[in-house]
Amino acid sequence: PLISLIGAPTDIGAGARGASMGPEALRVANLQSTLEAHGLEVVDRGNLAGPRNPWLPPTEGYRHLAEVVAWNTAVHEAVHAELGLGRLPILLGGDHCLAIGSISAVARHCREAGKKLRVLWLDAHADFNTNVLTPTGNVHGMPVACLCGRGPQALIEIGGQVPAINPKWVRQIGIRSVDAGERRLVHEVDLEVFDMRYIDEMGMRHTMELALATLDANTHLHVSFDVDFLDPPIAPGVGTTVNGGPTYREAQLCMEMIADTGRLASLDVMELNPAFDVRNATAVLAVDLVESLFGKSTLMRK
Ligand code: DIR
Ligand code: MN
Ligand code: MN
Ligand code: MN
Repeated sequence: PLISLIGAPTDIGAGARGASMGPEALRVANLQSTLEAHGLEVVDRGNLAGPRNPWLPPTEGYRHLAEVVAWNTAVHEAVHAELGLGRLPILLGGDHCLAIGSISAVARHCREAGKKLRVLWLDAHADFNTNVLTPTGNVHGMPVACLCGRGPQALIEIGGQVPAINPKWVRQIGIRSVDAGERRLVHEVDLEVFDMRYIDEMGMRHTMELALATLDANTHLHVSFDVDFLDPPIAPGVGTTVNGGPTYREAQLCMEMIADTGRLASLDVMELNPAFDVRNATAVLAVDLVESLFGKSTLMRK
């Protein structure tokens, strides 16, 4: 595939400053040349622009809603344009609120192209809060709910159709932190969540077999990778660490099994926060895992 890197340097939806530095940290960790070494053609479109972070308390349960809408609108247009060119967009976050813009663009593209959509949400968090459920007001805790039509009008309608996606298209993996009200809503919409308890008991292989089941040749597979999915000791460079995430080997297997489907068509790499990182190690790990997503393997694949 032809790959386009799109930087979205903002922490507008996060609870800690610094994810705005994520795109540059991924570039410094050689994301482009690493993918090119696999024979992929990669263009770096540079960074999107948007409003600065005013760092204000919530209004009606949202922090910085107008700025979040502006950033997501820019992401939506950029991701949709790349898909229209037949390219595979990789969104370099930036905090995870930007998945609203990214996945709404993917959903719009799938409607136009007559494709089915499957979203894999790799995260410590379910990101299914609303303004009344949220303990923080941070919109990075709300993108999946917004995409499923539960959120402010200006955010849920970015893709031109409400809801942008059906919760049945989503599989969440690695979840281990869900807020009390959020948990009820996840249950209400019957979101398919493979939490860490499930992965502990069944293993990553069985988990991914189920999460990737029923993909077909007409399925667009989108991966939204929140770097806080990973176990904190190997990935300290995020704003909201939660103990007990996938190990290096589990994360590699997760990515390799996605690569094996051959269906990956768009990707978000989100929440990388260099202000919390140690010598860019989390960015280097994220690039290593993205390399596996695009087919890195030790031996020739059979
Ligand atoms: C928490 C933290 N559930 C919130 N969420 C996320 O603020 O809604 N952290 N997504 O990365
Ligand atoms: Mn190039
Ligand atoms: Mn997230
Ligand atoms: Mn998270």
